[in-house]
Amino acid sequence: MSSLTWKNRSVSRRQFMAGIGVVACVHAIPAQAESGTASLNLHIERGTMDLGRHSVESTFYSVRPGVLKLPANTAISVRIDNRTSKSEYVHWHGFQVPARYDGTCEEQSEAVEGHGTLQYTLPPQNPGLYYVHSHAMTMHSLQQGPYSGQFTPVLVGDGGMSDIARDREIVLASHEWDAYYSDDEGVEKSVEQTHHLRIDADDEEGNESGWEIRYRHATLGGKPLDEETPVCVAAGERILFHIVNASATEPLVLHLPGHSFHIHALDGDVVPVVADIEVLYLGPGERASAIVVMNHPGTWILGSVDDEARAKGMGIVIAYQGHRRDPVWSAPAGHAGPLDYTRFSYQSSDQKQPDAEFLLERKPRDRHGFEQWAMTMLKESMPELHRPYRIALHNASDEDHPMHLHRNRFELKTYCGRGVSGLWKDTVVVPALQSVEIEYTPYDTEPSFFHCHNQMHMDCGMATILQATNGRKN
Ligand SMILES: [Cu+2]
Repeated sequence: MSSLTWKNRSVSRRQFMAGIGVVACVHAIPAQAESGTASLNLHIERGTMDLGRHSVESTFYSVRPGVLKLPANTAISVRIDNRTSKSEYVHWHGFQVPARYDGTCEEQSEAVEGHGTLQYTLPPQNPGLYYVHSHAMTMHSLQQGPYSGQFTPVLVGDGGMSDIARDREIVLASHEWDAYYSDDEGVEKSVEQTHHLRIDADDEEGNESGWEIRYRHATLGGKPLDEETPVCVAAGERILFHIVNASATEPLVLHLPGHSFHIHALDGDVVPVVADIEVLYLGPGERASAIVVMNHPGTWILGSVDDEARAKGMGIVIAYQGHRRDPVWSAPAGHAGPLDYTRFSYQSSDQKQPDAEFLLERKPRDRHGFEQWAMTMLKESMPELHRPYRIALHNASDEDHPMHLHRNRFELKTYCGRGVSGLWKDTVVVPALQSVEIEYTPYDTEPSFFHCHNQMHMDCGMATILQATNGRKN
């Protein structure tokens, strides 16, 4: 099986869009083994992804490009076969799992060694939209970890959407391919050249100059926009979109002209207040489940509001029956920044002081000229087992940071100064120069990695470990 490529394994766009669970690779679909348990065999292997006029070599999971469906409230016996030569970490994003199976070296999880096998049992999970992806160290390589093709959305049970009326479901993950370093003009540079760029462009004010990470291709669901088979819809249809931002570094900012997203769940948890938005912003690692009512006939691009990202392929085509023509894009009139989470939350006047405070900040470049980021603890305290622990995150930088807590869900408590309750997440975007407070209650005393889900920020230092003490013993 390892010699099969993306091309000869993939299902067609139409098959993929027609429904979830049509993944071609049968060994990756968990089978009911015995009462209360299921089994899953995941392979990690090299392959070629067909992007139409281009193709990309990368490493992939055997579930691709679709969705992994797991039964809810059921233990899963997992076997991972690594058919590559590199050691890997498979991270179950949003899952409540013991640290040793969470898939990070920071939590001292078990690695899947090159050409090795790892077996363990995932504990039962609630229904919801989750995400599994590589958490391998990338450092300055732009081919590994979250830059690779090792990712897939995971639907546990019905995704928590059993009460939501819909005609069908479409699962979409965003990803960019073929990353490279470039200078400010977009010219490709080697890692060594970026060192020189940073030194030459040294700016004591800390301004952005020098290099950045760019990508040659982008996909929403598996193909670039101009290679997509349109999704054919009927007027009046209610489509439930499950959308995962599986990018290593880029926000996903989506718009479908003439339509709105009715947000029912964020990060796999039903939101307390359902609200309509025209522009869906998801930071890397965030997920949304939204109903779109097809009530504006035509042929449209559901795509990134960023012209460059859309030109690289970030989008799909939605074609109403009887409206076959070139797809139309029009930019949204409104706000395209991070989601205003208060729209999906209850208001709250709970003013409890945070137990810990972190400053999210850019640091002076290191001696090689590379960017440095940090989450600096301003107010220090240890979380305690089974006790609510409130964390304030103050973003002192001019960039948004999608902060992800491993193995736990947290409740949003304040967002940009406004008290909220009832919204549970595992990844929260802290907007530039704003503050957010979250609260979680540790259920064990194992380490939980807490980091920015922008891979470059994480690799450059924006990460820490939270580990609860057994308070009663101390
Ligand atoms: Cu960040």
